[in-house]
Amino acid sequence: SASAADESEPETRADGAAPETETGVLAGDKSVSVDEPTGGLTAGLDPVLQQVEGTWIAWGDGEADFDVADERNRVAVPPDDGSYTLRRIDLSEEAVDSYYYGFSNRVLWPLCHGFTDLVENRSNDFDWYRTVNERFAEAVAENATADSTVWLQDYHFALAPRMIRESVPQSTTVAQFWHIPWPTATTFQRCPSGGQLLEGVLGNDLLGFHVDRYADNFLECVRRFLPSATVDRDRRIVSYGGHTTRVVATPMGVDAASYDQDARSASQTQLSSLFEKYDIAEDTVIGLGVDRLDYTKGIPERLAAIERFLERNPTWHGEFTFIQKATLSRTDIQAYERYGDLVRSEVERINQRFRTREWKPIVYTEDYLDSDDLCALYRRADVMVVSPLVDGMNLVTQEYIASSVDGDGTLLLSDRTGAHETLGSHAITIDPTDTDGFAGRLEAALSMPPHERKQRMNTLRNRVFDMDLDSWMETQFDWIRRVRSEIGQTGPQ
Ligand code: ADQ
Repeated sequence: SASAADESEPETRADGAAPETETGVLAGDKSVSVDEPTGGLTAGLDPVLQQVEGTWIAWGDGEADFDVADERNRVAVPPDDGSYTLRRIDLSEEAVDSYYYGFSNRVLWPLCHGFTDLVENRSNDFDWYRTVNERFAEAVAENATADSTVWLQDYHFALAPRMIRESVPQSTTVAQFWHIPWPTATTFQRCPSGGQLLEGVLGNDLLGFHVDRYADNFLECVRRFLPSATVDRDRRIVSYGGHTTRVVATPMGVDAASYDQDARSASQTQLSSLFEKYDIAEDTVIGLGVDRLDYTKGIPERLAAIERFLERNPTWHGEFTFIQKATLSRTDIQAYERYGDLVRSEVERINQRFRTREWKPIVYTEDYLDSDDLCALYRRADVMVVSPLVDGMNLVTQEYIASSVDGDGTLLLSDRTGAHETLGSHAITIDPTDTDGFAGRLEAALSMPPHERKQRMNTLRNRVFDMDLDSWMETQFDWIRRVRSEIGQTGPQ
């Protein structure tokens, strides 16, 4: 497996893992210690890699200044019995700035989410993107054998699959999961070096997206921009340059059982101390938003709907508080800095407008919340608001559902998320940009009869437990086995 960085700042990792504190990968004396992964995909991959005794190749912290051959860049995990190897690729500050904060997050992220006006293609960023993809591909080639499976994660590696394909044995299986949307052809047309990216991902034997729409967009882009490729849309198979790629839609899940368990063990004292910290009265009706501070997440639109709701419903003043938990992310990029400023000033303005001595409508925090606090909040929230303008999947939605162990929470879900395609029929659907409609849905959620709330939540919970992280991993590996046997049957191409 190869992976790039987490999506949030080091102190608040987006996969929900605890921050690396006293036992970081690199201890002060330059010996190596290892943290257990505690959340998200990391936690899903760890047991799989232990079982198959594989190699996990990831971007190191760049502080170590180890060269590639340094043994400290090959760490046995777990440290005592070394089931698998963690192979770190150290990137210089310039590489991180150009590859990660550059082409990955100033070009591919906005483009794949349709924010073409935010695309910033700085000179050298694509060259660095290629160089870093090459470094990962070389590391993969050093480790892959004829029966290895290589599994790449996300948009940070659009070029690596072809590089890998060309340097590993024919029978090695190369797969990738693309965690964000694939844009329409009209949008993708504006992607710098788009043709190279398509050729790159078509080095995979298997390419996974969350939902059908992204898979179909991808196939349409290949048809339009790589005319020599053969695209079988029904079977979702592409042949290009003598190589075949199968494209699948497999929506990712969360470790539902562990959210359920954490929510059940959340104590009243824990919740009370959070409410005390945020100055919220115990019996307040709670709305909740949990997001990385990212311009795709629709936070200002959500605030506008809350403002409209407060204008129209004076009886809810003093009774309803919206908690917005935001996690700082990619702050080196100006668009993120501006977005953070906008969100903070809107919160301030709305609070000034409606607050009383005892109450304010919005509690905004950028604090790190450990998973116990997060689950306690999810469980307590009466209404969860997930309102991205675009989102590949949105795992927060599933985390909320899995943590709603009392079965009485209500979910407002944007119809522009991957999550809506799998869960939308039992949530309350919102168009995040329709302020009036959104405010109306919030009113409807708050006045929904308890039996309807329970019924909807019950169905949502069944779905989220069915599609959990384990089941997603199994589906990935089932597909990998299937393409592997297909490669075996057709022989070298
Ligand atoms: P993200 O854009 O990061 O992921 P999301 O799927 O919601 O979006 O995942 C965020 C994760 O960060 C969640 O697990 C959440 O609990 C965690 N988190 C956020 N704030 C936190 C906090 N303060 N404390 C602790 N944990 C916090 C990208 C895509 C998504 C896709 C995922 C997975 O953009 O669309 O669902 O990858 O494929």
